[in-house]
Amino acid sequence: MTKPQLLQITRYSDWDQAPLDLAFQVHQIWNNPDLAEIGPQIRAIATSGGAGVASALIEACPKLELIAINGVGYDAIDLGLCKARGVKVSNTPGVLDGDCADLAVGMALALARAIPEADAHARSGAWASASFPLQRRFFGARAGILGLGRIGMEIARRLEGFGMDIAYSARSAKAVPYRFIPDPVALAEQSDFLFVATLANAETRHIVNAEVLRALGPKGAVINISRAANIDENALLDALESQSIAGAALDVFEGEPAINPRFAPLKNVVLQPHQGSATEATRRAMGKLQRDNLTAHFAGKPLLTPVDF
Ligand code: 8YV
Repeated sequence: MTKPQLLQITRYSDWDQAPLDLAFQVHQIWNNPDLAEIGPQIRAIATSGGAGVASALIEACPKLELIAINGVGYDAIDLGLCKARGVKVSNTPGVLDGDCADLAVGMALALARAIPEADAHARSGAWASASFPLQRRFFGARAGILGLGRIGMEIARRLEGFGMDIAYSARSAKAVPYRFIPDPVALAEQSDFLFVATLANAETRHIVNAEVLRALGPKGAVINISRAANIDENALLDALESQSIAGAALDVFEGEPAINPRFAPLKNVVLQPHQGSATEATRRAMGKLQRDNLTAHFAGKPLLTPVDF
């Protein structure tokens, strides 16, 4: 039987690449395949949440049936175009929530207790001549969670263990023991640590804007484990530079992997290279779920984790 032709947008580890190569005739975009020639044969595209798929590529593949994302985010794909073209989309929800929540809480702790600077202080020998400045207590603080989906819920569960007073914003109130504060400005006003965990779409673009940052105030910190577009990055940089907020811990950036050079000299930030889901166990689970969706589709079965649109 001939294998279905698949266009691969992002690189995977060997443990994901090998089974993909076994089941599909794979064309890797970085090898510059002749799209005019192979485009009409492509039936599936494999990509990541961050990279998505350029609309021009979708257009170049008239027989495209499925875009299988290795990741939960689908903001980098034009769903309207997919709908019009009858292209299905699958993602990998559920398997990465714990890792993303771990990193969000880890970044918040690192920021509050200045763990990266304290490490440098101990390493450099500076400790012998000066004690490290006192830092900020994390447990028992007020946490605001913007977006109480799967990842937001995992963050909340972890924060319960820190005795945090937890509030959240979401489209509607949920059956959870946390305070529902629908307005992001009001949520920020009542938060010491504001965790951004909402999916990204046109509605949430810059949901954390200058007004939310003003409401967070000089004692408030923002932690972003979602997508850069959810925060107005220029407003954030202004707030960090003027210290009108206490700090930021960020796993995602506009234009990543390049980072705005204004971040580099700041002392009130913890910066991560978009590694929320990046543990081996989770990446293996994401790869398997991505392939299971591809396999189901080409076996004529329903997708395991379709993106509904
Ligand atoms: C990864 C992500 O960057 O799940 C997402 O949407 O952004 C991340 O988990 C990526 O998709 C891994 O392939």
